[in-house]
Amino acid sequence: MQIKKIIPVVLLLCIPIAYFAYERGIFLPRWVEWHATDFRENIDHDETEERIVLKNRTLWIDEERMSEEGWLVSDVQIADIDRDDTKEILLLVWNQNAYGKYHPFWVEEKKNTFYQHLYIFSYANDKLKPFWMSSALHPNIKIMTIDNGILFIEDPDGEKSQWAWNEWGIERIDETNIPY
Ligand SMILES: [Ca+2]
Ligand SMILES: [Ca+2]
Repeated sequence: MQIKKIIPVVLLLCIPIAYFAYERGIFLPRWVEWHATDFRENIDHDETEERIVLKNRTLWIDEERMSEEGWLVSDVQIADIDRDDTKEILLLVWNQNAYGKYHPFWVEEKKNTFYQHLYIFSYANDKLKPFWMSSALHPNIKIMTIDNGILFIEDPDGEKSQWAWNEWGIERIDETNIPY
């Protein structure tokens, strides 16, 4: 086969491969830290511990897939973010929705763009229940840790900040006087 005939075939084969790679976040920023974890914790206050697994950018609890199709989960944390003695599940997620199901009609979302989100869920009856869902994060979160209900965040530029639950959502507390 002549080389001129081979090149278009190779290019055609590259398109689905590139799309497959794109859908799996191959082209997301290099600073993203993709965590993997496997631990047990009682997150719903019953008699047994749940097994929480983050593997291949997918969250599983007790062998059931919890993260939706199209979500790329980079980190999972369990914490009582609103201090009501019930634990929540915090996920750092990349997906192609800037706003999720309830995006404002006057804002046009860019197609084929990945956005980072912080999603918080409660867990009961073997299911995740949305507790608080961010729109596209700006700036992004590179590192997220939680201590005693306070969220410690580092962005890709190394800027550090502290956040906490304040009745209606997550609010920055290292620049305000919220009494935590
Ligand atoms: Ca349990
Ligand atoms: Ca809680």
